[in-house]
Parts: sequence; structure tokens; C-alpha cells
Amino acid sequence: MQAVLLGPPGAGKGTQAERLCQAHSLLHLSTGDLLRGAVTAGTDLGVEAKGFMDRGELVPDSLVLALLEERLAKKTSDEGFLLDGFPRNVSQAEALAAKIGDDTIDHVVYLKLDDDQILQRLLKRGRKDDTEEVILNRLSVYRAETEPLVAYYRERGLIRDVDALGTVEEVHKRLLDSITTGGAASC
Ligand code: B4P
Repeated sequence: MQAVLLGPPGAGKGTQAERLCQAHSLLHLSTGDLLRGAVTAGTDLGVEAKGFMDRGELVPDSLVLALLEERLAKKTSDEGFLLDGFPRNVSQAEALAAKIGDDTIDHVVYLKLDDDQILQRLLKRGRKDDTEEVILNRLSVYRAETEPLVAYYRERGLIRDVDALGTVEEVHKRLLDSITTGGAASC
């Protein structure tokens, strides 16, 4: 299986990706984790990415694509994967389609959550980029840059809507349901 997990910041993409990857033995590819790894390691790319992440902006496509390409090169050809937090805009989606083929993605799961819940979850998580000011910026970047991907993938018949409100276990069950039955989960 080759799948994409899409949704606003704090919807639980990382949390659900871990569980789904365990359940389906998929490779978990999180661009957020790859970027934070590069920042911690102090690579040139990490140094360049850090300011964008601290402000809640998207890291330039060239940097994100370079990191992802490097990671994809290490994967075995028959290994399924779940992309978590990538693509984040239409040009990343086009780059992905050019890289792996237009019709090789099986599912795009869209985790839906309203802004109040997002703010509560992220303030509680308390990562460095989880201040109220930065979260609000990430939400407005999400609306402008990432949300158009919902229409992009819906036109291609790939979107599975999943309500991200509820316990981690409840959301996990809905997510599994949506990809096994192929239908939209309760929303
Ligand atoms: P990401 O690492 O992708 O992080 P996120 O969107 O903030 O969080 P996620 O949705 O994964 O939520 P999580 O499971 O942690 O991005 C960080 C930054 O990296 C971006 O702002 C950007 O700068 C950069 N970046 C990443 N990818 C990029 C790309 N492709 N292009 C350009 N830039 C890119 O959950 C959040 C919290 O909620 C956690 O504390 C969790 O415990 C809690 N939670 C989860 N599920 C819950 C539930 N059901 N109930 C209650 N709490 C729950």
C-alpha cells in the first residue's frame, strides 16, 4: 500500500501514522520528523529549514524534496509506505506524482478537526513551534497552501474523510475502516 495522510497541523497525523504503519507494516515517512532530524543534526539543510519551522511557515519545496528523495532512495522497492505531512502544497503533490507515477497512490486519508481542538491539542503538546502565535500562522498557511490538496485528490477519487475528533483509538479504528472499506468514515 502507498498512502498519504493529510490534515491540518495537530490533527494527529503523526500519532495515527505510527499506528497505521504498525498495523500494515508500512514505512512511515514524515517530512516533519525528517526536518526536525536535520535541524537536530545541524546539517546545512537543517540550519536553512529551522527559521521556516520556527515561524510556522512551509519549508521551501527544494529542501523538503531533497530530504524525501534521500529517504526514498533507501527503501526497498516492494516496501509500502505512508507519507505523513507530505505533500503540503500542490507543487509537492505534482513532484510526488512525477516521482512515483500518477496512479500509484492507493489512499489519501484526510483527518478533519476544527480550529479550537487543534489549538487545544497543540498548546498541550508544547513543542517549540506550538506557541499560540505560531499555531495560528500554521493554520493560515494550511488554509492557503495545503487545503487545496483536498480538492486535488478528491478529483482523483482518492480522498477518504476521517473525523479526527475522539480518542486516539477511536480515530485509528475509523481510519482503518476508511481504507479497508474504501468509503468515507463518519464525519
Ligand atoms: P509536522 O511535523 O507535520 O507536524 P504537525 O502538522 O504539527 O502535527 P501532526 O498533525 O502530525 O499532529 P500530532 O500527531 O503530533 O509539521 C511541523 C512543521 O514542519 C511544519 O509547520 C512545517 O514548517 C514543516 N514541514 C513538515 N512537512 C513539510 C512539507 N512537506 N513541506 C514544507 N514544510 C513542512 O498530534 C498533535 C498533538 O495532538 C499531539 O500532542 C498528540 O498527542 C495529540 N493528539 C493526537 N491525536 C489525539 C486525539 N485523538 N485526542 C487528543 N489528542 C491527540
